[in-house]
Amino acid sequence: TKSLRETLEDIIPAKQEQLKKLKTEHGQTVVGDIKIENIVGGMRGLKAMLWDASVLDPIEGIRFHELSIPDCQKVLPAAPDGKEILPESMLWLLLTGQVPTPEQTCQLSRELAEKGDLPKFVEKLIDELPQSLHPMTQLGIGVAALNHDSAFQSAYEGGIKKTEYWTHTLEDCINLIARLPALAARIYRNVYKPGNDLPAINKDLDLVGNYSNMLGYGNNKNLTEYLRLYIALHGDHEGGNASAHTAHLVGSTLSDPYLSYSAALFALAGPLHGLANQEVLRWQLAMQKELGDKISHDDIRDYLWKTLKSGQVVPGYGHGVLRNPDPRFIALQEFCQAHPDLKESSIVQLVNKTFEVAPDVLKEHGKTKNPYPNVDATSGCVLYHYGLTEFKYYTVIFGVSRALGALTQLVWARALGLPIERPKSFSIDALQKMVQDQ
Ligand code: NMX
Ligand code: MLT
Repeated sequence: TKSLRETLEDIIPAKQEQLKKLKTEHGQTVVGDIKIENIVGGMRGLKAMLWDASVLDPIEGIRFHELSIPDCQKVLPAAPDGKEILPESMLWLLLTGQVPTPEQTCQLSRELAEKGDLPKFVEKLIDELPQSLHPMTQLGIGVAALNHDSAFQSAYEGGIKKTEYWTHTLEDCINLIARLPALAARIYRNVYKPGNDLPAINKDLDLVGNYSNMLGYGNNKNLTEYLRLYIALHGDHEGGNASAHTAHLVGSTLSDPYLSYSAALFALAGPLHGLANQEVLRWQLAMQKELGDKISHDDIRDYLWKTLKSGQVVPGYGHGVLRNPDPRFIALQEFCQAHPDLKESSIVQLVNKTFEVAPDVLKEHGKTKNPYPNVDATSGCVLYHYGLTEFKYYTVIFGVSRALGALTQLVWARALGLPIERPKSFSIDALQKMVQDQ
């Protein structure tokens, strides 16, 4: 069976050829137009990025190389004792467009486990950070510091040809994905469970099996399975989302994968993006505290209006692209329905009940273009139910996951020789003049 690197070596030349032909034959073909509203409206809807690994349809949601979430759940290998997608198999799919065999997945798990230990200086650096520093800030600092050992950076300094960039980038990306669980778990231990021992990485276990172990939840099979699904599904959401786009932008300067992904994490740490999952839990718990245990639909409706009238957003609802409930939300909800303990959980039920009311309230409010839940509306409640209640940590788990897609893109950007990103900007006066000149 072929390794991940061998599989990529096989498929890269054809993709390079395809892109070259597209550029030569259709470089001048028009595929869209640019309106003032795109320029002043966060570039929403602008067709402006190349991203092969996944594409987001506003109604259907995400497809990873043509595969929908239910397709992935059917064909991507799971752990020997589990049913949920292994993030390693999602990584393989994103990088190669192919479904790995269980043996290939297992081989990749082993490679990641073998490369998973943190350098001692990074352990020390993280241990020195104040407990009160937000876990996402700590994660970004740790990932940036890992660039000390960047294969790409040292090969670049040594002088390499452009055609060799991708192999060193791949090496860095695999090393970074391998080390994220140890880094993320160390942050969790330091902030929330100081003094506890961190178990060593088990070379026979998958990436998330080890992550769950290091977080202290290794004996909770349901939570470990949930984390596998969570991390697989959050892996990629096409290229325009703020974290993936940041990694691509920074990477386009030939900054190495550690620095590029560290920057992406700081985009993910914003409340309109990944931090929304922390905000959802904070908001739902405040609702529970104010309204008590027996909450009716009317109570939730009133609470939603109170949030909206105070000028705040309803966290976990709305989306820049989606115009339907997020299929990742559906898949995580289905996980809850399949596990009786979760089905009975008060926080899971509250999230569900909120979903039954919020779309109508948001429609009546009339502002958001998408009144439906995104993935963040539900991703935290299972963690909370199983005792991982420290919701300021939740975006770190998202951060462990988004590496799969953002780093896949860095490998392909180098393989395809994509240039530095540099769009054109205009002043308000210049835009005004363009409008008058029409
Ligand atoms: N609650 C209240 N108002 C909202 C919401 C919401 N959930 N979503 C959008 N709006 C408002 C938005 O603030 C804007 O108001 P204004 O005209 O005063 O600036 C108006 O509706 C139009 O916004 P949209 O075009 O619908 O949304 P946009 O594409 O600009 O932003 C989000 C998308 C996701 C940033 C936005 O829906 C939001 O803030 N949602 C809540 C935070 C959230 O759940 N983020 C997580 C996204 C997923 N992720 O993991 O990254
Ligand atoms: C994501 O997963 O990145 C979010 O849903 C945000 C987005 O796609 O814009």
